Amino acid sequence: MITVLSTQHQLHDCQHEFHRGRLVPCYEIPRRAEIILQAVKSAELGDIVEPDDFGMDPMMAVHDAAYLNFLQTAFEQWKAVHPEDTEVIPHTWCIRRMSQHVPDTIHGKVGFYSFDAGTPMVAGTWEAVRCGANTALTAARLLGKGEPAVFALSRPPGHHAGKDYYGGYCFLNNAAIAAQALRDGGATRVAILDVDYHHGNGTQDIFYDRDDVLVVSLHATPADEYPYFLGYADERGEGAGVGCNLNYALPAGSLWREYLACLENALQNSEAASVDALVVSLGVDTWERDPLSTFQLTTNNLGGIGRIIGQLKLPTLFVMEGGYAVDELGTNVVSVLKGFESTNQVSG
Ligand code: 6XA
Ligand code: ZN
Repeated sequence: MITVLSTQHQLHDCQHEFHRGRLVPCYEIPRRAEIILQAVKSAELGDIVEPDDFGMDPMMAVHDAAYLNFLQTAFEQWKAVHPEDTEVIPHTWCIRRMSQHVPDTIHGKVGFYSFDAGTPMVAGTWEAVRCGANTALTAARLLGKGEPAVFALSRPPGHHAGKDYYGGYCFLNNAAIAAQALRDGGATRVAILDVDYHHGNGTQDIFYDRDDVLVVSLHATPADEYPYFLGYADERGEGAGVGCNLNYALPAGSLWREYLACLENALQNSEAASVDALVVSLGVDTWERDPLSTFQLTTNNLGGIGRIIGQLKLPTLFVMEGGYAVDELGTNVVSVLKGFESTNQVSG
């Protein structure tokens, strides 16, 4: 399996985030991707390539133009007001019954385009997220050219980023951008399977009214867990997309037994097996000792997720999402990818 990775991910290197109301050191750090890269190399998974540049069009196919413009200029705008600052953290949000006018001041803009205070921006953020999207796009093109499976080691992650908002460490929705690129490249129907511990609210937002991209997500119930405000089972899509968004919300503390039954059920109930290509939002924060999770999956169980995905026998694009037990992160990601490979003949 080919891995795509941009060294530019290192430019998104933040110090602080608000997590559960406390200012703490960032969980989503450059070392995450470095550890995964080392494990991919040690496991001899396959070639490791840098992404190509696909320009803005594939991002515009998924995200709002004004939002993309904001992301590119936000840090400079903040610096113009606060020259001494090295990171930008939102602090006031637009909620129910408020105006949808975009404020002129950058203090208002960061609140308008975000949904939490846990997602800082630094000087290199835009370049890193742009390269992260290009990483997913390069992987999608490889898949379109006939690679049976590709791993997009995108960083920062993407599944919380909606059409016009950021949060949950995510700015551009790498998996959604890749799924749209697969559609534009000729795939009639694509499925996104999100196995991250957290609900991929951004992916749901982007494809909610569409029937050409099926979104299936297994995650901790939003009643107990971040992102709190989306991810319930009764969110099934709207318009043409009714029935094409499937949320499987598991209780906090779920074990492999429950997770496995839920995953098998999700794949049986959905039409995921009958699509042209599968995009996996690969979070391994379901692991038993992840600092942001309560699920109890072992490294072997993660391999089981990979095997079940492999049994679908679909062209499969893995896009990296969460996972914060950094020392074990590489082992856990490789466990999924090796589990997948054990059921498939893959080149690279
Ligand atoms: C709140 C937790 C952010 C979760 C990020 C994540 N600070 N999403 O892993 O999948
Ligand atoms: Zn997560």
